[in-house]
Amino acid sequence: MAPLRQTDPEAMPSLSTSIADPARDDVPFEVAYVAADERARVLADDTVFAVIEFADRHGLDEADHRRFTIGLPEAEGAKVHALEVWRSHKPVTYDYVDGITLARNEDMLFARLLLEESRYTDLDAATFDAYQRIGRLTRNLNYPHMLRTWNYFPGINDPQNGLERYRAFSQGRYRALVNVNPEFETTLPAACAIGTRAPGLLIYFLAAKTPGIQIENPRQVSAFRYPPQYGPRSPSFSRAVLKRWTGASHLFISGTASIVGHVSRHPRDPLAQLDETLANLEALLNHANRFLQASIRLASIKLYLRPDLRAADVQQRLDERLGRDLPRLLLTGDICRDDLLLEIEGLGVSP
Ligand code: 3EB
Repeated sequence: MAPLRQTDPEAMPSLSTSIADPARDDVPFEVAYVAADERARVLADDTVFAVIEFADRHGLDEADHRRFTIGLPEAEGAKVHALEVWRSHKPVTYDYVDGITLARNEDMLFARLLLEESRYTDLDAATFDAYQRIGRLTRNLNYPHMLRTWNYFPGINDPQNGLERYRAFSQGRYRALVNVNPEFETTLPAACAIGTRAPGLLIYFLAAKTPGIQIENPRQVSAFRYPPQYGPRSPSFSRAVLKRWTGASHLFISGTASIVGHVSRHPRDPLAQLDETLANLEALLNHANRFLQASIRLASIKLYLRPDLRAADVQQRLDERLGRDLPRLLLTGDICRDDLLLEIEGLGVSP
């Protein structure tokens, strides 16, 4: 597991000790998990794209558009009370366009929207509208290259009008993307789609002025080529996106689960699913580094765990496999196939 292992397994905490280095402007942003009691200090900074909190309900701060809450609580027994802080290294401007709250600097755009599902006939229609608006916004503001999307909505494994809601979401996203660009499957963003216990379709995303490189995982069938047994439209995301900036690169790693080929592995065994997921992450990192002659290392991870599972066991295995000093967050959420128990996303950085 060489590329995944960070450093000393005895090393301490899982929160970042510092956030961005403001003097650095050869990469446009940095993201960090910061202790919640640092909130005031973080918000005093005037180059923050976003400060995200995790709780039972989604929440948008009407007074401070940088702040919002995602309705995915930290897992019981694994709480670090973290803020996810996105900090720009360049001046930021804020805006609100077509129901989307956004922050941007000269290289990239960070944006979020929360849709009330009751205003649509179904999740397919809500997702279609969200992605149409996202597409329009990114083109109009001239950040046309989607790097990464986060998608959160309730009842992900529940049926709606005869279709599992995750599949309805995938269909709506597909319809919106194909509408814009029939070639979209070579420029797909990295993504995750996670089930909440909170109402509303919450999406946040990163887009850039210049493109990233789509990367697939040699151990997995590309999601956009999943066979039809997983739904009428395949999920439109890439396994990762590599973005080279002037001074460094970021690897946005999609939600990764215990899927080999296109098949879910190790039903009902969370630790075996965790090991398989780490094998997938390792294969992806090795592939990206070889293929792109890069030297990306894992900088942080976020793990989503179904609510009925024991976080302590997962924590211990992560300590063993990745070391304790890799910044990480364990959130309680549902996974997009009912036989999957957990999913891990990550951010890689080089050099
Ligand atoms: C998978 O590999 C697990 O639909 O945006 C992972 C990441 C998953 C993103 C998405 C779904 C999505 O198919 C599920």
